[in-house]
Amino acid sequence: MIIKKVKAKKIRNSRGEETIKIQVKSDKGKGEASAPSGASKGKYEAKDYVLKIDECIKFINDCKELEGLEINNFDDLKKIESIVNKTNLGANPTIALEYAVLKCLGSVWKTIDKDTRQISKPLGNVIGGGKHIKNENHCEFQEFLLLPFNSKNFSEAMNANKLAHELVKKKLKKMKLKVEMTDEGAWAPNLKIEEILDLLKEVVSEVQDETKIELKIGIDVAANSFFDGKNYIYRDKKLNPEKQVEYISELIEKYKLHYIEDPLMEEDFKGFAKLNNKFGTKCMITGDDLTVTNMERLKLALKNKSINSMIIKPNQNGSLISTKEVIEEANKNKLYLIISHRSGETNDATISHLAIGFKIPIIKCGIFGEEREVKLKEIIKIENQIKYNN
Ligand code: 2PG
Ligand code: MG
Repeated sequence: MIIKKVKAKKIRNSRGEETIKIQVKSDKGKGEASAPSGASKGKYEAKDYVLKIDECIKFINDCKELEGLEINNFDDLKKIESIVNKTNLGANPTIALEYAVLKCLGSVWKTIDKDTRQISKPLGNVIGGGKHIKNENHCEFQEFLLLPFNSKNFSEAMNANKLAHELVKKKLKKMKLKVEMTDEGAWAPNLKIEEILDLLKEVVSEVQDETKIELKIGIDVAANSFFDGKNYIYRDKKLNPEKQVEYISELIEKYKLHYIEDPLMEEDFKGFAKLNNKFGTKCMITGDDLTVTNMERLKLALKNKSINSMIIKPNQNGSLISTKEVIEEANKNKLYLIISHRSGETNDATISHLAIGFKIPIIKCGIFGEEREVKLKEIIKIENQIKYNN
């Protein structure tokens, strides 16, 4: 495939922030893509924009080197990176450009691995707080998540999460609580952590009675967001790092948590290791801000035995080639992978293709809202293509 023309423009993401959209025309077909932005960002992740968005747009629109470039497979993206990396634009222009170029080659999952048969499971965000809602007085933890088991296909799993999302709303209304939403379309009640987990236990059992699908509970603590440099600051208590490990351990045990993400701040590899040592065989101890889809951070986490699972977000890394290397290294070390949306999303569904192409077992995504649902529906589309072999 030969690139004919590249055009960039400004759009807004689901949080109303400006971001870039890139269109690529080639001799084979067209591709259009954009990349998301986070609200709770790791200190070590790539910056989404280094230059101003208008400067990035001008750079892309004026970049004559991209025209005429021959791209025939995923690894050919190196040619794109060697051009755009001469100027540090930031992660989002590069990732959006790479997604758009891949789309010119046809279905992105097929370009990565056309023989794949594995369909990811949806890890759905049902209740939240933290940095994903502006108003004060919400839960310190950023996301309460549900992971379906025993479903026949992706639709069934997705629908079980949807049902749970609806039931939570009904229960919150019954409790006469104000029902607000986070940036990711999760409910944001003013409840204590334990009250939320109790409510979720009820919801999970109702969903199971109705659908026979088992929903396991997980949490993205996003602990950076309420760590003040010494302690974890809760609405009703202050915990030092040791006490935080104890508290998280109690929650894992009491609520049989299947998944915990960033339970400690991003530098505490040793604290993560304590949890991984204790619960690593029954709970997914997951790095996100800790590892930021970055090879050096992954190696530190492996050396310290901090995690058994890891979040993949291409724009934390800033390069798709290097994201692939991180995925391969994590797989080699038997980490469980989760590809994830960001809180400020667009309608781009490339992560669904990366999930299938790279055989990533879980896709973390909101349950509600156009920008989230487009990614879930894309997996259903791919699942059908795989099933009916087209
Ligand atoms: C996270 C993400 C996505 P953000 O912390 O896992 O849920 O949030 O995009 O704000 O970093
Ligand atoms: Mg996270």
